[in-house]
Amino acid sequence: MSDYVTKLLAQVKSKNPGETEFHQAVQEVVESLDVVLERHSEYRSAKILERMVEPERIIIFRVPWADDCGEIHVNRGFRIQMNSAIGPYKGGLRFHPSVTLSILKFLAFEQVFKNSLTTLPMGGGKGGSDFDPKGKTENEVMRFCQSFMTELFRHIGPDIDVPAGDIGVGGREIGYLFGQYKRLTKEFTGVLTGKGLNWGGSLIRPEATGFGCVYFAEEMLKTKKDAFDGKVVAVSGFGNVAWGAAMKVTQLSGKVVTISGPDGFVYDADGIKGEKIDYMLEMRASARDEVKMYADKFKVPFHAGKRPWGIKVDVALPCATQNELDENDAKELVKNGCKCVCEGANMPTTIPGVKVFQEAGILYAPGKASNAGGVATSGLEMSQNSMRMPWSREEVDKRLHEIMKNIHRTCIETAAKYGTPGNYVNGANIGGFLKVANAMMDQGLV
Ligand code: NDP
Ligand code: 2IT
Repeated sequence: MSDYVTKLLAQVKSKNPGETEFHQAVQEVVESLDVVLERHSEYRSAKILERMVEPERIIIFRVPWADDCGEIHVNRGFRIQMNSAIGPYKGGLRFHPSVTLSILKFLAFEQVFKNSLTTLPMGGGKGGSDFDPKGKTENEVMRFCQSFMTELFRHIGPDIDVPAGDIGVGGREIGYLFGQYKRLTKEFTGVLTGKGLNWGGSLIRPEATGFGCVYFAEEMLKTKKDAFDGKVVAVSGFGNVAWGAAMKVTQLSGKVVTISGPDGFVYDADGIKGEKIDYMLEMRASARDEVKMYADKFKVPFHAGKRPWGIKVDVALPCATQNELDENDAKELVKNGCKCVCEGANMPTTIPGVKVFQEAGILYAPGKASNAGGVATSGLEMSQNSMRMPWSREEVDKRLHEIMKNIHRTCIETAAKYGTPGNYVNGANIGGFLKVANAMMDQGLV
């Protein structure tokens, strides 16, 4: 790393003490950008990177709500409006007890690059709350969402900031949030994405992140003249992204043999397909947050407290959460002959884990490129809302597929142009950065 980048990283750490996930996300990006800043001194003198690591705005607020017994709870709500150089802030909301400012800042930072890669006009943002949906009733979730939106509504809008789902926020939560927004503003607009089909949602949005991730992995395999047909695949998580990924792998004649949850992972040698994939939706809806339910129902082995990376597979798709795949997991996957790791989750692999994949020379794609299909389809939902006209399932899927192929091409071409052919991390970081940096240069000192 150059002195310039080393200093910048040290500054980020001292200005944002204790925000380890945010430091990690920034480190990964600035390591890739060193070569760009060497070649383009104008970005250095305009302090583009120094500006990009500072959110345009952070909103933190109180979310009081009452449970079914009348007891009052107070959670913390957040929205990080990171960068609006190329469009309104866009990014999901995460409801999970582990949510902190550091986690949302890392997610918002990654979102800026990801959204730029989609080629659609979307800036980057992220938000959420430390609310724990586990074990909550339908009414409690609704009251929480209403209270959350009662503050958030004044900071968002269809041309300002357009939130969507992430961990713990799916179609049901988006419905309650939308209802409250409409009530407060008297407006029916595309202020959120991931909406229900009867009220402005887009076909394919629920499947989009998982489908997009598998489309991206398919392009990666093609560079080695390979395909999903007959491949054994490890998927982690059992939420929205894991569900879409399992479906698409199965359609392409691959076999998904694992899914995981906070309690452990299941190994299904026959493949997770058909009604077993549908059952993933039931497991999420149960609010029990246990993947063991699957093992009990389909009588397959359950490995308590373990992650699925020790299983012999051809392809790994981490689709659960950040830092769920470390250096040892990476070594284990490589040792067992895994050829391709394509991230559905955001930053699931630790930095030492990524180095293991890169040194072993296997195909590895970072989430900000490979999971961009979710937000890309959110962008397509925004277009349909603006036109007040829905597209067919085939139309949306075709556009999503095209976007993922484009992102793949950008990664490959950019990595080669900057001297690291086949390095998807550099390709994604540099490709995402250039468009935002140039827009910031055009717009003056903002
Ligand atoms: P969901 O809430 O639908 O599912 C998340 C799943 O991962 C849950 O089963 C969750 O359980 C589980 N999980 C969390 N921690 C672990 C762990 N340590 N080990 C195994 N499983 C775990 O969320 P999504 O599927 O939407 O999100 C999954 C990932 O994909 C996240 O990183 C998210 O940021 C990313 N993503 C999501 C997009 C979307 O459109 N939804 C788009 C792009 C990326 P628990 O309740 O404990 O968290
Ligand atoms: O991480 C992500 O890209 C998402 N959670 C989706 C964001 C969106 O606005 O659809």
